Amino acid sequence: MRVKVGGEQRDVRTLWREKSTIRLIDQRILPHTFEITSLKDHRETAAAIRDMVMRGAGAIGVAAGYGMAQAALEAKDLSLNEFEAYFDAAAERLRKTRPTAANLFHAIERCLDAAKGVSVSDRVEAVVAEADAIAEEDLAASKRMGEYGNSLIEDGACILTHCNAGALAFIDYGTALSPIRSAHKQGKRVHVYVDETRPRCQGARLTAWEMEQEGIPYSLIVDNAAGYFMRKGEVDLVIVGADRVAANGDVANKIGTYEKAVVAKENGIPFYVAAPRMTFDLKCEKGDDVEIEERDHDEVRKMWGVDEKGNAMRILISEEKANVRNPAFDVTPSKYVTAFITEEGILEPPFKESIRKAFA
Ligand code: RUB
Repeated sequence: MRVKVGGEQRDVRTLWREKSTIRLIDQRILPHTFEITSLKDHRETAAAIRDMVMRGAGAIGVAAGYGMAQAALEAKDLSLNEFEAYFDAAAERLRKTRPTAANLFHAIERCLDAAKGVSVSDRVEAVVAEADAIAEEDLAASKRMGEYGNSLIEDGACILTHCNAGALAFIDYGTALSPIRSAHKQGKRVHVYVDETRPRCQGARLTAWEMEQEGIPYSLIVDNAAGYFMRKGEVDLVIVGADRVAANGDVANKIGTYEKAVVAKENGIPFYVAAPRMTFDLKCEKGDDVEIEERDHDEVRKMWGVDEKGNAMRILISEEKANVRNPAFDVTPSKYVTAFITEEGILEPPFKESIRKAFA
């Protein structure tokens, strides 16, 4: 993605590998501060996934793959048995970071499968190559989703999106925002309604920032306003990303997605989910089988921001000990999904068949 840093335009990925170090944009401090940070070993990478230094299904999948590459490099001088024990423990550590996004688990499994060579050095080489391949495949997939998804966007379209399924949620381009980027680049006039997406405000902090960087017209709205604009006829289509898509087409995505989908259907508005192969979990039969992450309750009680002098601060907005529930994701039954935008094309209902045909 192209970003403006200190008055200069610069092309940057969300995260990348430099030997055994991962370099990445620190998403916890955007949009107020743009900073590239480093993760030196797989333990730091696991902590960064858990603490959401980077987030979004695609980005955490790539990070998990790179974390496996780091673990392999850390163990390169061990005996074969020691290597296996170290590598399996690293996989377990990375698996425990965030439970919902399928990409993370697929990436770890792919790296475990790659580590099958006879010698430790063969295994290290294969795992590093696999982690790099995951990143490059994700990049290619997001570009293709942009091209396929662009065909669904007419000149003058108003598009609602939830959370951040953009370049920051991937390593570039994104899923839901990739078609919007393509349409804009092609000269179509688009307007994006950006849900703020409480509690962590990925819409307000990250999607709005991406729209600013690209010069794509948008309006930031509170989550509760989406229904208002849909009912008024001001939204032509909804595009969201996904953290896990079950074999029957049920979609786990950021909390609040379900409500948007129901209101879209009620108002006859197409509801598209943009997701690559790595987000589909064919072993998961239905959405209710997806583990939904429950996050820290202070995410609901408090908000982050900067004061008028630009100093970062976190403020309490409720009773200090207010009783809280904080599921990070919800499940949208497939009947509310008009189609999936994937790197293999647009998948239409019946989803059991179209998903199996594209990805089995
Ligand atoms: C992110 C989120 C995104 C999906 C899609 O949640 O719900 O919509 O991950 O991402 P969080 P992608 O910020 O809690 O990780 O576009 O990468 O598939």
